[in-house]
Amino acid sequence: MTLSFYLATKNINKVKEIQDILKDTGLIVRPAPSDISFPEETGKTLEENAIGKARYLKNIIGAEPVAGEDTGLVVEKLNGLPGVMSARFASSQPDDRKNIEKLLNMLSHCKKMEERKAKFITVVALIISEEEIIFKGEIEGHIAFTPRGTNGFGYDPVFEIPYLGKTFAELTMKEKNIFSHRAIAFRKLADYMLKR
Ligand code: ITT
Repeated sequence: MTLSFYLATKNINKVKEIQDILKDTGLIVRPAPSDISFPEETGKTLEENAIGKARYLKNIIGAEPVAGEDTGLVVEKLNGLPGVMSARFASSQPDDRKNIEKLLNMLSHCKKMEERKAKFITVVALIISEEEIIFKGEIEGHIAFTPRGTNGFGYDPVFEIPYLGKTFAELTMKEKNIFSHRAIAFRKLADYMLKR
């Protein structure tokens, strides 16, 4: 039997990454119908937002399993900001360029790499057989001094992997998917779905 789940996101880059992450598992990722728009995220945590997206899509399509995911960039020197506010960090309408500019400005006094520690956290909420199950993935890095690279999306041009000396945006999608926050979380989801 082919296993699949609906994915509650409007972010086409996430869909592409998740399809690539899961391509060898046999799990099919079904993007949310394109005419659906999701309400603004108002949760206080990544978990609340991930569950909110999954429940919203499940109610609309009346089908399961459904996965919602929320990702945040957590910067140590900024006491965890932008965190759950990552999409609307700089303005009420999400804007990657403005978000990066604000982040770099707020860190401009941090001249040493160890002062620029950050991590990406992805939380996935899977609704299956009316149960809600949470999976998490995290990756540590630091915020580069200037944006580098043209691949990826969001904060990728300023998220540097220390031992590679490259930002996520300087990696191909396949390279990012070897160890990204999203890959860790969705491989846990795949293990769970394939073993149940
Ligand atoms: P959905 O809510 O429709 O899933 P979104 O883009 O709003 O899509 P998030 O709320 O999870 O997704 O993302 C919060 C912010 O973090 C947003 O600005 C994203 O561009 C950024 N982001 C998420 N995943 C990222 C990644 O892997 N690399 C860089 N930035 C990322």
